[in-house]
Amino acid sequence: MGLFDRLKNRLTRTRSALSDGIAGLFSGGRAMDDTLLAELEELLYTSDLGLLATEIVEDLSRRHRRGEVRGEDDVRASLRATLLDRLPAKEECGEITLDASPTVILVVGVNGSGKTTSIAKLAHRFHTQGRQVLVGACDTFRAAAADQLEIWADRSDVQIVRKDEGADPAAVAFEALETADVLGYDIVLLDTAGRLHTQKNLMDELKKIHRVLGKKKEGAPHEVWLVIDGTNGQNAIQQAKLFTAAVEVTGVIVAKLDGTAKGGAVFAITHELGLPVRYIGTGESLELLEPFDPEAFVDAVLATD
Ligand SMILES: Nc1nc2c(ncn2[C@@H]2O[C@H](COP(=O)(O)OP(=O)(O)O)[C@@H](O)[C@H]2O)c(=O)[nH]1
Ligand SMILES: [Mg+2]
Repeated sequence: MGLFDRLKNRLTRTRSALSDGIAGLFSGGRAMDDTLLAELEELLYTSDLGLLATEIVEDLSRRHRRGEVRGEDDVRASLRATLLDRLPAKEECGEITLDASPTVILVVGVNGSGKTTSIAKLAHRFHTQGRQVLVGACDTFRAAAADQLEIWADRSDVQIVRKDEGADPAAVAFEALETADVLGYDIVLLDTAGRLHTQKNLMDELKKIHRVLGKKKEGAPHEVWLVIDGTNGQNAIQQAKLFTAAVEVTGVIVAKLDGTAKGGAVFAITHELGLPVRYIGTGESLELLEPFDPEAFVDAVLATD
């Protein structure tokens, strides 16, 4: 099954809200008028397109008056073009070449956003591609966090570096990088905590991990990926900004897009954070992580049938 079909099958709630919603508006051969456009705007809001919903409908309304947009097909084509236009180009999203050796990827985000699961999926993906992967359990806030990561790592036959609960997360990061260096690993994935006693503690801790890695190896971490809970829609953006202010985030993973009708938030997330989406999470199991492809994403959420 190709990427488009996989996305179509996994993003059913957003697709249903958007695509089936549009079909519903035009059902029974209903003509395009102001009432229909107002309903379309509401529908786009439901998919969490936010302000973009109003922009889209204003544009459609103008073009409808000029006779350029007449019915469902025109609306779909126009919506597709606008949504694609809002996303970065395909080359700027999705998978990147990880050519440092080892490439260190620090994964950050709020508690419960999907960090550990996404790391497990990434580890599985890179391992399947034949790369030597090491994961580091820098979430030492709770022992259960490292246990969870270890279970996933075992399942993918990937090595883990962990320490006791309460250990210095930066020390775990240091040791993971050192181990990877000595043993010749290709990729180091570092899991971090999403909650500490205070927000300031958390951000200071992430800065420290970042600093320690950079001292150990020039250029490390090579990537800092922020995991965003897709079910929070646009509400996740403010939280995300706390992280981008603290560490130099280089990309985003939007997790849990299978469980939400608010997939439209991806447009606001990329736009407001000015960051490329690297992957999206489309389910709980290991293989349900997809490199973000703007065209496949837009086509999947607008797919008919
Ligand atoms: N449906 C779905 N659930 C996910 C996805 N990613 C993570 N989860 C679930 O979200 C919850 C929190 O994930 P976890 O990785 O522990 O979050 P963390 O606190 O950021 O490490 C878990 O129950 C995961 O199974 C996804 O893409 N789809
Ligand atoms: Mg976790």
